[in-house]
Amino acid sequence: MKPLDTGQLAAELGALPAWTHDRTRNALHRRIELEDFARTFGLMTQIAIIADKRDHHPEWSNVYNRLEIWLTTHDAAGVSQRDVDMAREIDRLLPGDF
Ligand code: HBI
Repeated sequence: MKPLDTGQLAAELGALPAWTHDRTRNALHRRIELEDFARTFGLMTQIAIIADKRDHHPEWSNVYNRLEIWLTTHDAAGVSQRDVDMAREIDRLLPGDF
């Protein structure tokens, strides 16, 4: 699995307005805040099921109703197409959340 080059990454980020490139972690990053813990953990459960099916797992941090997600491909040591695809899947779980 190859990482995206700078141009590819910029192009993909243009179509993922909720995501930024975290240079420190070399990852796609999104911060989500829902109404309460139950909804947030429910979202994490949905993401976990998709991630395990895809064999592509997020790095994340949850505090009550806040969730931070970093998508990076360990096998590629950077952001790959798999991270972009996963970001799109996560966005699909949050309709109208932009
Ligand atoms: N998840 N984010 C991420 N990156 C990987 O490279 C990765 C993964 N989940 C499973 C996985 N790789 C497997 O292919 C093995 O490396 C365990």
